[in-house]
Amino acid sequence: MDQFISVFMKGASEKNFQRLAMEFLPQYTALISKAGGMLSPETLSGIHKALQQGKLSDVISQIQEAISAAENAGLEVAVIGQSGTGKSSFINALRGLSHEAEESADVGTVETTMYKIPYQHPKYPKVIFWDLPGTGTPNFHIDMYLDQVGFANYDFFIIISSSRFSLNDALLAQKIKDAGKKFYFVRTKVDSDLYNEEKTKPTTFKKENVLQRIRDYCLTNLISIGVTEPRIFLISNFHLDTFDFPKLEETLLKELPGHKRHMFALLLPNISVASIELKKHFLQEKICLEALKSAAVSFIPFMTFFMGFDLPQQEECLKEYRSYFGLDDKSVEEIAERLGMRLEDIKGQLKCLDFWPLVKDDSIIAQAKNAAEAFCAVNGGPASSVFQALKVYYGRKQFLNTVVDDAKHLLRKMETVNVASPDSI
Ligand SMILES: Nc1nc2c(ncn2[C@@H]2O[C@H](COP(=O)(O)OP(=O)(O)OP(=O)(O)O)[C@@H](O)[C@H]2O)c(=O)[nH]1
Ligand SMILES: [Mg+2]
Repeated sequence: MDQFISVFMKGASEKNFQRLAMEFLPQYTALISKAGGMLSPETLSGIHKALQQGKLSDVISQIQEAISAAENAGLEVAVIGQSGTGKSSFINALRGLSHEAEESADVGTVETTMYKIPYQHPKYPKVIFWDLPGTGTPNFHIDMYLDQVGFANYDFFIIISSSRFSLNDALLAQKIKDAGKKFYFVRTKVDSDLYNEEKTKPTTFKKENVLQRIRDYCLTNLISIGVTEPRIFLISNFHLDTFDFPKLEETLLKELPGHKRHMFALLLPNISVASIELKKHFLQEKICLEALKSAAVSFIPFMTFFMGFDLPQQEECLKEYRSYFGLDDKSVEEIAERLGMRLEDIKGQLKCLDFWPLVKDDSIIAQAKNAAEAFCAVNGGPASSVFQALKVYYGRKQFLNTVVDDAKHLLRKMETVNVASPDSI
């Protein structure tokens, strides 16, 4: 990540824009997650072109536009399936809510989803999950369904089943495809399939074989009712870190447009080290792009304005990062309760809760100073604003790394509790 910034500083201070343009794409690719980043191919080539021409003000405006688009992106996800298949549970899981939480979607054994119901993400109000009426209800008419539910508004559809996918599901998938939208098949409750198989066939039971059988069965079933090359994800709403949920996340991220990808990545539950790392990638990308933008400003004569990173902004930034990784005050309280620990004890183990030691860390200033001097001292001019940009960059990086370390620490703690619990897989 530092290399991304230093390549830019070097190229800009030497006014070697051809080289900068040449290095930009590989540097950016190395920075982002394998699911992609927030810049669309068009923006990437726009920035590349602006660098080639040495038009730093264009670079700045394109980065700014991309960041604003990512921050303001909305996302509407449609969840469809027959009654009792686990739609509400899936929505609650994606919203990071327990089924008992006040704002959660009703989960039950009687048919609870009769109308389409929007569920906002508690932390991202522009992200809405729609619990749509099941395809098995008497009022379901394939020709009218998509119009009735207003298909054009959704970014993608998740079609859920807990046994076999029905003919209606397949017909609907075809219609969704014809309407130019994406759909994904999700087979829930594989935890109970495994439990039942193990109970009934204890000597021959093999987890992988059971999962493969379910996968093959879904595939054959969907192909036989006319879906070509269906993509199926086997999940348990109670154990998101296992089975295909991580693969589903990655696929959804890859297939979303760049500006929506950023928002979606940040709201995903922190279920594993891999998901924490994925989120970290997206935030690193934003830190770098912001730094690039500020650094570019420093190299434009007479354009010395610079948005500072004063204490309230720094505190807000740390707060935001904590929220992304489920370390806000409310979540920490809930975690302490789940771990059966005193709140003070758990707080004592987390470094990200204390703002002052983090901002007073002298190493941030030292790193920024070294990096700024290395590139700018000889040129005189921009050294001080470059130093400001780098200070923000190293400060944010420090916050992010601290929050990520704490999130991983708590995850390990939670895993030991889950392993000890009797219903774990
Ligand atoms: N074992 C297991 N049970 C699940 C899973 N997902 C949901 N359930 C249970 O299945 C039942 C139905 O889940 P819901 O989430 O209410 O299903 P729904 O599709 O919203 O149902 P309707 O609202 O009636 O359409 C509940 O008892 C859930 O606890 C899962 O992945 N594994
Ligand atoms: Mg429901």
